[in-house]
Amino acid sequence: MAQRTTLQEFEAVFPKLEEALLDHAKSYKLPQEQLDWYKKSLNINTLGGKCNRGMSVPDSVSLLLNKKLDEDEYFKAATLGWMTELLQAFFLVSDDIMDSSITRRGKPCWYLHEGVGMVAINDAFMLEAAIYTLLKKYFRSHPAYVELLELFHEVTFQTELGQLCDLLTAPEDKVNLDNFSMEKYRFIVVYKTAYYSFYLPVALALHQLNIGTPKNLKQAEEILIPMGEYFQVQDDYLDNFGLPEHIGKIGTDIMDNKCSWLVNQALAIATPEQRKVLEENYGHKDKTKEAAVKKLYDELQLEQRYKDYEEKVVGEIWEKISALDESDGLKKEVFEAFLAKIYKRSK
Ligand code: GPP
Ligand code: MG
Ligand code: MG
Ligand code: MG
Repeated sequence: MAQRTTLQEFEAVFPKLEEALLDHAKSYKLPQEQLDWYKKSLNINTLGGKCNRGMSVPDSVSLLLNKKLDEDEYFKAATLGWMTELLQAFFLVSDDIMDSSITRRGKPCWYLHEGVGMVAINDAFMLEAAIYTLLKKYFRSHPAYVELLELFHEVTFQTELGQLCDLLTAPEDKVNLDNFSMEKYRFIVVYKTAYYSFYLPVALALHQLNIGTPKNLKQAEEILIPMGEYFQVQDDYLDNFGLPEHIGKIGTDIMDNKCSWLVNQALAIATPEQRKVLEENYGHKDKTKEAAVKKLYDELQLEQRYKDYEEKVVGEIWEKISALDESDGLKKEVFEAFLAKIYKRSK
């Protein structure tokens, strides 16, 4: 019988990985002050999240093997999981600078910490480098080492493509609602979120077990990319309708002029007068203007529209899961478990 990991078990692996990373830095004779800084950055930016992505690796491996993992299997899977969390840490530290965000996981964003500022950019690079340090240390002789390396590189690039489109579609104080479309939206979210958050953990689990065949990877991608799209729609919905106490961050999408799911939905149903409200108020760093957009979102009943979307898309994903071909070692449960983790989430 497969067994789901707990956050506690998963977090218990981190100190060993942290030690490996610090030892690696020490091998270059990095001075103590900088070593302490690296340690602090690793701790603050990698720990403290929900670890949904990271824990999905051991969960998927356990479901694929249909058993409780032994110590070595669990350690390997959790290490791959922590590598996805390091990738996420690298992205979030950078993204918060680019989005002028204020809080993350209920605390100030790393670049806003006392004395950090733009050193955060270098810290982000070092978080990314940590992935490859761990990969080399623990997977150098794994038969899928090259596949694992290439997977991290490709998914990183895909995320950067999505981020590029996200940023260029949201120029500061240059609002042009014609820039937005659901087609562009889909590109942004599939690349900036779905690949690294959904496809990556399952692809890692498949490679750990040496069943990352083209057919299995393709099938996984066909389910996980729509799931990731749904996840980012939730993120956009929560940016406006979620409670900062729940989501651990303060929404910035309206002021940041983002090509969000909500603004695309609003544009699809707005009357000419309502569109004018958006034209005058969207995308300015001004609380009163932001409030006018929020009021319009309520008038347009976007909350209900989101709930209808959620039921529809979850139904479609369930259908894809039922049609899965399990003959090469994939299991429906891997996808069901992932979907259950995010369905109707409020954080
Ligand atoms: C989430 O978008 C996307 C990322 C965290 C990927 C960033 C990619 C880089 C290459 C840096 P978001 O801005 O909506 O997330 P949040 O709402 O959590 O700030
Ligand atoms: Mg952001
Ligand atoms: Mg962003
Ligand atoms: Mg967001």
